[in-house]
Amino acid sequence: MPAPLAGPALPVKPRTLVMGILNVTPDSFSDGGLFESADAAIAHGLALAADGADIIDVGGESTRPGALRVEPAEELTRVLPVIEALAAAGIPVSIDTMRAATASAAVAAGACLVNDVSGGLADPDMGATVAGLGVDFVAMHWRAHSTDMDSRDAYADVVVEVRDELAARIAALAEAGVDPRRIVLDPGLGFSKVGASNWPLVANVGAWSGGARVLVGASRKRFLGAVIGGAAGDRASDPAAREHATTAVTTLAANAGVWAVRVHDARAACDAIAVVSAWQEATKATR
Ligand code: PMM
Repeated sequence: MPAPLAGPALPVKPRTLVMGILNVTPDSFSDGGLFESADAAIAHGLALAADGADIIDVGGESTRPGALRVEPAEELTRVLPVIEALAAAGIPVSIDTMRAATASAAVAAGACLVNDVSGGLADPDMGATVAGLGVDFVAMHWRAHSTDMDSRDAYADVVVEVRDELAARIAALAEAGVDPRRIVLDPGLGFSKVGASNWPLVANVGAWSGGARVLVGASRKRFLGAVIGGAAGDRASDPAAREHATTAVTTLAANAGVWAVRVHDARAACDAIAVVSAWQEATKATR
């Protein structure tokens, strides 16, 4: 296994971090096709960092509902040049992948965080690989690949089931050698959760996270379109028109103390988080 390069480390800041989304894919739901070439992707990664993103999350495989898997070699071809260039520019990079081999290659190229939407379920080698790499790991709540995920939106109590299924992931990852302190939990908004199933999770982070660091990925997702729809017409179906709703979730999530938000518009998220920090400081000062 390749030793991790000394790329930029994950930042530690007294506020919620901003993870900028960079999908080097033809088919992601919001930015698919925009950054397919390495040059366009690198330029967008640099722009996200200039807008204040603390981490850039590079992915080479779309997980939109119905998406098909890409070949491992194609995934690597998409992400590696982008990770190398952004890490060389001093920007902390995470790799959004469900494959252990891609995670290894990405860390060797300079990534400092592995973000696995399957929480280690899709690839049985992921836990041991991440343990060997010695990087932090985002374990997202996940039930099925994109072709089947909407049909798995079946919960008696979504908060309890996500809590228990994430706890099972932590136990399995720890068994594989991952230090639980390295695990960041993510509720997997939009993954096997359609519409209303998302809200109890984002609104009650403390009820399922067990004190772990939390990443929230609400940006421009369908469940936001559902609440701003109606008279707003296209805003229900156009991902870019869900940006203000995304910023509202960022504000509330930052106020609830989440570790990071994963967003398309880094500037909007940074501004919202700065407001939350000022608000919280003023609250403390007047107590
Ligand atoms: N959502 C997507 C992809 N990767 N990773 C994490 N940790 N959490 C998410 O919610 C998440 C993710 C799908 O959205 P995109 O197409 O905008 O990347």
